[in-house]
Formats: sequence, C-alpha cells, structure tokens
Amino acid sequence: MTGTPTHCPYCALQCGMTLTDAGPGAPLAVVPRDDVPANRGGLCQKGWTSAEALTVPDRLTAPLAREAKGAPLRPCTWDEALDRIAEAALRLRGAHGPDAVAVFGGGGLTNEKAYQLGKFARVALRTSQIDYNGRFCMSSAAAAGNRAFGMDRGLPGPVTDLARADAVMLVGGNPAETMPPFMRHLADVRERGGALVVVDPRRTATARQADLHLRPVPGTDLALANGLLHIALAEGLVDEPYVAARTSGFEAVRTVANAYWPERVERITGVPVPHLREAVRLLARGERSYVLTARGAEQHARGTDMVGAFINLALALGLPGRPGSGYGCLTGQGNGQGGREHGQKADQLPGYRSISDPRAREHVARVWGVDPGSLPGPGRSAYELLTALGTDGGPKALLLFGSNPVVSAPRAAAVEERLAALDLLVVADFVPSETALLADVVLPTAQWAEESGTMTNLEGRVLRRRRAVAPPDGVRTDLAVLADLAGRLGAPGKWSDDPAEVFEELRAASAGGLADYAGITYERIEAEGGVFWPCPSEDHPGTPRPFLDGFATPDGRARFVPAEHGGPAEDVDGGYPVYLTTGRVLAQYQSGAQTRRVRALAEAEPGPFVELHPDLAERLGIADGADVRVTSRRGAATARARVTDAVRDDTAFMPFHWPGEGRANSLTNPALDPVSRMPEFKVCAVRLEPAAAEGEPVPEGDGTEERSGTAR
Ligand SMILES: Nc1nc2c(c(=O)[nH]1)N[C@H]1C(S)=C(S)[C@@H](COP(=O)(O)OP(=O)(O)OC[C@H]3O[C@@H](n4cnc5c(=O)[nH]c(N)nc54)[C@H](O)[C@@H]3O)O[C@H]1N2
Ligand SMILES: Nc1nc2c(c(=O)[nH]1)N[C@H]1C(S)=C(S)[C@@H](COP(=O)(O)OP(=O)(O)OC[C@H]3O[C@@H](n4cnc5c(=O)[nH]c(N)nc54)[C@H](O)[C@@H]3O)O[C@H]1N2
Ligand code: SF4
Ligand SMILES: [Mo]
Repeated sequence: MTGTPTHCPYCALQCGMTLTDAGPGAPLAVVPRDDVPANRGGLCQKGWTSAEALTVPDRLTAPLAREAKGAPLRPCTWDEALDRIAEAALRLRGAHGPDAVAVFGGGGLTNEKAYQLGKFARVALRTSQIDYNGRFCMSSAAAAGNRAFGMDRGLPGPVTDLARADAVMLVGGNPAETMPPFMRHLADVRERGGALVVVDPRRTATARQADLHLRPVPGTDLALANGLLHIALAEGLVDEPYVAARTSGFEAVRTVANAYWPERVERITGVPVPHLREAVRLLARGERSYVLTARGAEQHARGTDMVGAFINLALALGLPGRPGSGYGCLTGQGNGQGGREHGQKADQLPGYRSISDPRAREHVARVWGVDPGSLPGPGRSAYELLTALGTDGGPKALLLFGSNPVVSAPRAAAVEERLAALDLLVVADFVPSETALLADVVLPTAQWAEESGTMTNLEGRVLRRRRAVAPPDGVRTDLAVLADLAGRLGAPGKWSDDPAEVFEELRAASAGGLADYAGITYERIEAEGGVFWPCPSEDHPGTPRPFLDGFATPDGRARFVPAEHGGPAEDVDGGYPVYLTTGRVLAQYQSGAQTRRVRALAEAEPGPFVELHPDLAERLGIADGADVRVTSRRGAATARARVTDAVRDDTAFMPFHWPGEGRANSLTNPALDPVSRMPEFKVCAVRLEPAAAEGEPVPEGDGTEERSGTAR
C-alpha cells in the first residue's frame, strides 16, 4: 500500500502523516511520517485519531437553511443556499453600503483559502469588514515581532536548530499537551546538556520536564521579563557589542529595567529571587539560547508589550540573528503562520502587505484586475467586528469560514447575542458547530484529507496538504463555494476552485511583499520537503533563518521597545477574589467542534473542568469531582472540580473546549491589547463556590473593559 503523504489537520506543528485507504467502510489508516523534521515519526492522540473526524455521524452533507428566524434548519439545494446568500448580500449592500456584509476566517484554512477569502471580501463583496480568529491567537506576538524585527515569523529557524541550544526559556506554553511531538526537540536540548526553563503559573506536563520552573501570578510576565533584564544588567551578562552593532533603542529599556530590582519583581510576580537569578544564569551561560513565547505570554491586554519585554531580554543577551538561537513564538493553528500572511486580517493584503500602503494596493489590485481605488481600507478587529454585528452602523450579514466563536470568543454570550441579531449568518463547516447551529444558511465543506493546498507551519516552512479521499456526496470545497458566490455577485477577475491555480495567483500577489511566496511551487515543496518564505524567485533557496544577516527593519537593526508593568486589566478584589486563567488539554482541540466528536478523545476528556489548589478548595468547601460554579463580571459557568497543587492557590484554570454550562468564555474578559487587539483570555477575576449553593445574581455588563489600574 502506498498511501498519500500529507499533514495533520490540527495544530501548527503540522506533523507529517501518510493516509491509506483501508477499504470500504473503514476509516483511513494514519501512519506518522519520519521524513518530516517537526514530528520525526511521532504524533499525538489527536493526530492518530484524525481520520475519524472525516466520518463522524453528524457530518454535514447537504446545505441547510431556515426560512425565517426561529424556524428550524432544513436541508436545501446548493443553488437555493447560494442564491439566498448572493441575493441577501446584494440587497444589504444596496441598502446599507458594502460594509453591511462581513467575513470571518480562520487560521486553520489553507493559504489558498485564506488568500481567496481576503480577495472575496475586498473584490466580490467590496467590504472592509473581514478579520479572523488568528486575532485571538498569536496577534500580540506578531505585533511585537513586527515592531522589533520588522517581520513576524513564528520560529526564527527550523525546529531541529533548537537541539543545539544551551538553554530554552519557554514562556506561557505547554507543548507537552499542545504539540506533544515538539517535546522531542526540547528533550534533545537537555540530552545535549542544555537547560529548559518554563514560565507558567501552573506546574504543567511541560513544566515537569524543566530544569527550572518559574510560577508567576498570571498577567505579571512583563514585570518578570524586566526583572530578568535587570539581573542580566547587574551581573554584566548583557552582550554589549551585539547591542551596539545590531540593535537600536537599548538605553530607554535599560532605564526602565533599572527600576525592576529582584525583590520588587518577586513581590509583583511571586517568583522567588533565587529563581529569577538562576533563570538569567541559565539563559546567558552559552552563545546559543532561545526565548520562546506562546499564548500564556500573549493573550493579555498588554500582550504586545509583554512579548516585547521578552524580546528585549533576548536582544540584550545577543540571541536573535545568531544561528541556532533567538526569539520565537510557537504558532498555534494548523496554518497559524500562513493564515496571517495573505489577507484575511482586517488591515492586510497578501504577502503581509498593509492595506493602507498605496504601493501595496496598486500591486495587489493589478493582480486582481481591479482599480486600486475600489479596494476598501482597514476594517474592525475580530472581537470588535463580532460585537458590531447587527448594531446600528454594524454589519447585517456575516459569512464565517473556519471558526466557532460561540465557544471560542471572549465574553462569548455577548458575541452569541450579536450573531443572533444579524439579518443573515452563513457558516461553512464540516460539522454542525455551535455557531453553525445559529446560522441561517449552513454550507457543508470538504475537510483536510479531502482537499489539497498548502499550509505554513510554525517554522515558516510551506508544506503540501494532499487529497487522500473524495469528499462525501453533497459536499463542496471552500474554494468552490467562494468561486460560485463570486460569480453570483458579479465579481470581476478570475475565481478558480482549483487550489493549484489559486496558489499561482497567490504567488504573484505576494511577490515583493514581506511574506514573499513568488518562488514557491507545489513541485518544489514536494521535491524539497517544504520551502521557507521569503522565497522571491524559483532559483532562490528559500529562507530558513531570516535574521542571520540583518533584521527586516529599515536600518537592519532590531528595535528595543521599553514597557512598564501594569498588571492585568481586571485584578482580583473582594467580590472576585481568584484569578482565572484558561487554555488547553491534550485530547481536545480549540472549540472542540472536531475533537468532541472523536470517540477516543471524548472519552479521554469528556467535559469541562476547573483546576483549583487544595488549600483554595478547602477554604471554599469544594471537594474533588464536585461541580463548581465560577462567576466573573461577564457571566457564570459550572464545571467539575479537579483539585490539584499544580495550580497556584490564587489561580484557577479552565480549558475552553466546551460549550454550554461549562463554557470558559462565558467568563473571560475581552479587554483588548491596544496594538494587536488581542483579548485577555489569560486573566480575569472570578468567584468560586460549590454549584449547589445559590450564587448571587450575575451583574450586568459594567465597563470591565476599562483597566482597573490596581497596583500590585
Ligand atoms: N491539544 C491541543 N493542542 C493545541 C490546541 C488545542 O486546542 N488543543 N490549539 C492549538 C492552538 S490554536 C494554539 S494557539 C496553541 C496554544 O498552545 P499553548 O500556548 O501551549 O496553550 P495554552 O494552554 O493556551 O497556554 C499555555 C500555558 O499558558 C499558561 N498561562 C496562563 N496564564 C499565563 C500567564 O499569565 N503567564 C504565563 N507565563 N503563562 C500563563 C497556562 O497555564 C498554559 O499552561 O496550541 C495548539 N495546539
Ligand atoms: N478562553 C479562551 N478562549 C480562547 C483561547 C484560549 O486560550 N482561552 N484561545 C484562542 C485561540 S489561540 C484560538 S486559535 C481560537 C480558536 O477557536 P476557533 O476559532 O473556534 O477554532 P476551532 O475550534 O478550530 O474552529 C474551527 C471551526 O471551523 C471548522 N473548520 C476547520 N477547518 C475548516 C476549513 O478548512 N473550512 C471550513 N469551512 N471550516 C473549517 C471546524 O470544524 C470548527 O467548527 O480560540 C481562542 N479562544
Ligand atoms: S502535535 Fe499537532 S500536528 Fe502533531 S499530531 Fe498532534 S495535533 Fe497533529
Ligand atoms: Mo490559537
């Protein structure tokens, strides 16, 4: 049996796997590939069971529509569904202007789909109102990377470079659960004598493998980073020649760091001074080290500055731009990297171009065959877009591809209300997700093993996704849906449903941009095991390590950006005395729409839970396994108690994979970072009580988006 070599549908590691048809009625057989460096023959439980998602019992195989609000969703023909969408889009545009129709995308979409979705919004709908769930994901790391290096790239080089590091500091990431085969690369570091430092309020499966674990109070990482830099300065560990030769702006950062003496930082973060010193000593002990961030450091109302403070530390130690060394962010979704390069972001055109840049507009408009003046300007960011839906002056219709915001958006109840207020909600998905169940029209689309395209993994390596089976009857690809709708809307230009043709156009549209894919072809990807962007021409080798010769800033120097600690947007108080942080578990993926339907995964993690420390549990009279009611200023949720000393006694943790009663995002604070517009998923203030006890009524919305400014 030969099988089809492709990659996992889920996270940014994009583990290689081969899919083999195991005969009629049997699911595709999944075999890990050992020729893909990211996973080298490994897979996590989600990857192993990924083929089961293709044949779940409630897989969507016909379009659904409801006749009116409140009426049930019923199967209809593709023509009925697409006519209804096109008719409503034209009607709403006629009545309210092009911004009346909005689009929301996802970081799981292939490059081809992300590109086509952005083009569809700007050319077919002529709307500025498009954004995507990546805004909830690594947007703060992207903003900080752009600010410091002039370019936003997940890792600064191939994952296999990590092995040679003297130390890796991982801030707010739990790859033992979120990218299990990645742990192999961290194990290589330790086997070769390097050290692993983990910064996480919880003693996670990742932290248990670390040489040193720092456990800050959630939301205090900025003070921690400044404090580590203070120690590096005090102990003469700053690489002054590197700072002089390759960076700008250090003096302002030095001045800020001076005020973060170790005892003050211990007071703010709860991390003991000897641990702070040990962390700096480990990170500075060799030439080659990495500072890596993930969502724990990024999903904050000051996430851009938080990541920036860790970049400052890496720069002061002379790490970025050296081989086998640097700063990196662990991107999250399958195409988390490529999905943020080709124009589904509110302010962006393909090739990581700015939609406000006249030259970028002219270049892309030429490729699209339209007048640059017809392209809209920047639109609203994800949360701002979702909460504008159905308001006066907000969009009246939304077309959503590749996200399930009813579960995954912050303050989700408010978002759910806005979705319900739309004239028309269209959701394209493979399964009836919680958001699809609210829709007026649901479009059943093909999924990963049924389609081809490209994905860009956390290394910046562009990979091929290959079709292994035909989609079920009745199902169309996202590209086919967009092409058909563009035709019904009378859109100018070319609208192909063939990924190879769309990729050719993407190459031209990205040419000359920061994320330049012009020299990448499907053939090269297959022959070379992936190609790293930027790759401006077919004879260019691709760029695995973009910063070796200089940074992508105008003067080639990396920029230091000073930032002061401010604390979380919402601090604990008498009414809400416990921090809540949220994140992931191994066996569930994101909103759970896919993984909750896979038997082995649902058995491994059947439902919502809240981790709390034994001392806190005892104080509150909550037993392990009992139902806990968790209340924040936004709402309440009920989940099963997991009493564990892996969490701090001032902090509870909930995964966000479940809808309904146990939805973590009923609680989260949508305070947005001023630069990235990333919401503060990682800290809010809550009250916990046994679920049996009558809680006080939940207060109405009360301006919690303002910063409390409480000094810690
Ligand atoms: N199993 C599984 N794997 C996944 C996903 C999934 O849903 N399930 N999703 C994929 C996606 S899209 C993403 S973005 C990645 C996310 O991957 P990660 O970033 O590794 O995942 P999270 O669990 O969101 O957060 C990581 C850690 O941040 C810690 N943390 C919370 N608050 C703070 C804080 O204030 N400071 C610090 N330093 N740490 C804090 C949490 O305790 C948690 O252990 O995972 C990808 N892989
Ligand atoms: N509290 C809290 N909330 C969070 C986070 C957190 O840490 N804490 N993390 C945030 C992060 S990092 C992320 S990335 C978001 C993710 O949250 P979501 O955006 O909700 O991500 P998914 O659950 O992956 O949703 C993808 C949906 O699209 C479908 N889908 C997948 N691929 C395709 C495709 O190719 N085409 C179409 N048409 N449909 C597709 C899936 O079946 C699923 O229903 O959640 C964010 N929300
Ligand atoms: S680590 Fe990510 S890419 Fe690899 S098998 Fe698991 S979910 Fe799939
Ligand atoms: Mo993410």
